[in-house]
Amino acid sequence: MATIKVNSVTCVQLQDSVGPDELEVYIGGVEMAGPFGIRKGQTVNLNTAPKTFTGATTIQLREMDGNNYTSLGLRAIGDSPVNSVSVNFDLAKNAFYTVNYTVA
Ligand SMILES: [Ca+2]
Repeated sequence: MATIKVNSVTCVQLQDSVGPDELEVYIGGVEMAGPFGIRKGQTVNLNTAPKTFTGATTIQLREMDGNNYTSLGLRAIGDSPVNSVSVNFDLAKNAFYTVNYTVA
């Protein structure tokens, strides 16, 4: 058994063409943060509550537009301990985000 938490999210490129993105962070399919506004070049410290998992889990970023969302990517995360590691989210057409997380 392991725990994962997301430390921060950095916006390198926005998904939306006007205004900030509205971001939600999912871990293992459960919303752990958001929606919050984020602008190009901005890092938002989240320090989410540690979430327990076994074997592997996922991190997903969603960019909200009203009740709809665009997935910015879904990354599989294993249970090997890592401290403050970054992973890229570049699935969507425009957006480029990095997420910093810790597995303990
Ligand atoms: Ca939006």
